[in-house]
Amino acid sequence: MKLYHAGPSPFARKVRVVAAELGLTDKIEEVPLNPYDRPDNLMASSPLGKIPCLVLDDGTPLYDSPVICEYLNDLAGGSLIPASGMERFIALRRCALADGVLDQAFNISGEVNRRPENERSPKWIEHWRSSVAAGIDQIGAEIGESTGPIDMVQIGFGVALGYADFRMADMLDWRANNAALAEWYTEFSQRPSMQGTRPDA
Ligand SMILES: N[C@@H](CCC(=O)N[C@@H](CS)C(=O)NCC(=O)O)C(=O)O
Repeated sequence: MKLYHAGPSPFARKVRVVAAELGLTDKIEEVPLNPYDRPDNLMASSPLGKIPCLVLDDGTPLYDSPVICEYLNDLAGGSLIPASGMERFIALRRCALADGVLDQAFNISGEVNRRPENERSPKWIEHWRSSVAAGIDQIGAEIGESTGPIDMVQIGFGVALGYADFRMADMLDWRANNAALAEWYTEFSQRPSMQGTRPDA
């Protein structure tokens, strides 16, 4: 399998952490690229030109990151997310919360890193910033129910917090309101899967 990705992409990081935690890293050839260059190999498999995109050995492409994570979990026997029942939907909701934090933080990154300064909107940056802050506070409220053996929810939460630190350290001190979450993240971020996929490495 080939994984089109980029080091700073939090969505791709989530997939790489899932692969590492499931022991699948050796089965995946990581192909780094810049999606904003619209490279031919990515565009041939992903019409939207987004990463991550996983291309199976028979050429079947899979996207986006929640789909790829489900696929890898299934391939490895399904230990990272409950298979059915309300437990599954609570876990999926928590994964969506983490992905929503990533979406809003990613909007800020686009505004700050890909737009000329005179075209940036402080109003929208604040809109997305407050959304990330509220999302992380909710993660803080739910973290107590999300510890235990590593799972998809913890990976989503950990990657979302890592991305907030990476892109928003100067505008969001999420640790101030979330001492227990900060303690959890300090330990979680030491996992080899997280250390091996640091966006700033
Ligand atoms: N919902 C998607 C989001 C993927 C995404 O937005 N990826 C960004 C990089 S982090 C991208 O490829 N952007 C390229 C573009 O928008 O042209 C997922 O979870 O995979």
